[in-house]
Amino acid sequence: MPKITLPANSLMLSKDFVFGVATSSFQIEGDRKGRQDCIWDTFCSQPNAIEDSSNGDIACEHVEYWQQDIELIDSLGVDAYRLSISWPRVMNEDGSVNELGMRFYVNLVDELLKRNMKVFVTLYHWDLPQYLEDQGGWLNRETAFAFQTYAAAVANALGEKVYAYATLNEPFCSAYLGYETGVHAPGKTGVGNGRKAAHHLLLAHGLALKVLRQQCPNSLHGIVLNFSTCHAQSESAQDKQAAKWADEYHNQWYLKPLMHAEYPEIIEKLSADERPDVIDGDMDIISQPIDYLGINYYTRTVYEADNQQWFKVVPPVDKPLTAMGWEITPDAFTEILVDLHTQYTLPPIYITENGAAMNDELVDGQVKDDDRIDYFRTHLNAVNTAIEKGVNIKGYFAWSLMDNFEWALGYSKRFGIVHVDYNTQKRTVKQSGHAYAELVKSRINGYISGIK
Ligand code: GCO
Repeated sequence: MPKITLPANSLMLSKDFVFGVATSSFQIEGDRKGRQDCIWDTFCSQPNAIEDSSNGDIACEHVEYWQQDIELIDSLGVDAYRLSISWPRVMNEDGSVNELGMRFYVNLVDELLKRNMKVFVTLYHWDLPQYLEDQGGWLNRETAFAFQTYAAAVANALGEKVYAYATLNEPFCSAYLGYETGVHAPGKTGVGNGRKAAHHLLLAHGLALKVLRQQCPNSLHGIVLNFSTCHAQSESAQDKQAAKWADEYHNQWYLKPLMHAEYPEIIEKLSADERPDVIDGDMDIISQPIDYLGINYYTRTVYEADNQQWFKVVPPVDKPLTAMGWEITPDAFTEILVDLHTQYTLPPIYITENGAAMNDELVDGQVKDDDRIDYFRTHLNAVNTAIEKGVNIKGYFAWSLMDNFEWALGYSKRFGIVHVDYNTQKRTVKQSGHAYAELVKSRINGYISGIK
């Protein structure tokens, strides 16, 4: 079996470097009856919204099999598990706590702690309660305050058992894909909607951060953003400018307000009614210090200039691609990490997601996913190179622990290092899972021995 190899003197393998696996609530939990509906339930019921017409009603039945799943995580020998809380499972429409739903997470966290694992909790991984969407969802400023109430309830229940809280996962996806292009729930469209949703999400982050910090001063508090390195199709000034606008619109839009309390320059291009509704004081709330930044990375994106729009995506041709059609670009991973480190004074970074969907085949009880092993090897080395270049990276989470509901693509794409048979719910550790476990377990005092 191929190994995930790192240089023998790898810097990332310092004693406290955290290796983990990640999932999210809607993608794995199932048990729709145990919670309120969320925007993804509604979205999935719309014709042609999901590639395989599936939904999250059953998913990986994690609510049923959580104990086995934790055992599985533990068997991989990882240091940490990143999970998300389902807002509609823990909060009722009247603002009261659903005690049964909350108990599920309390038990989960207790079990992880028993096994000495660090718990990374994300509060919002896209499953907005439908009752809030009915009031306008992220277009309604009030949703940010409802999020603060929800954050306080979770902090009250889980407290400092949680090593690191993240307020939001990838607000880019919630805002841009959910409210601007409409390919994700709730399926709304329009530049103005996307930008307004993004602002309310960032405001929600800041409001929640305040209560999280008050209630759990000894946990880490941060946010998870996704980045795709923006490359120009050519050396022409026009293409370079297009790539810069894309970077501002998709990447910087979320990071700059957090770090510098302002939106990037491209905001000037928006008409007055497309701009977010920023109220005095908002940017201060948004830009409170965070303890860490979670970074999710999958691929780069290439842009060219276009007469009709500020930038246009150039689809990859003749390149090694994952099953998502995403180019495999580990160098661009190092590049964006170093760039962000150069542009901003960042807090410590955790790579909260990185991984690949591949065309897996389960044959004789095995998934020989050498391509995924290669993806992890090259991307972990890219992280190591970034550390060598001075970026302060404290941990890495493989996306994902197991195959799950891949949003608009349903169950057709498999990101897991563990295979899930959706008919039987049988979990089978893929070769990549074994390789990841072997890498993690081969550390001695933080160092890898015998691997070159
Ligand atoms: C994301 C999400 C994951 C996806 C993964 C692959 O952050 O986009 O966190 O839920 O499954 O990124 O698309």
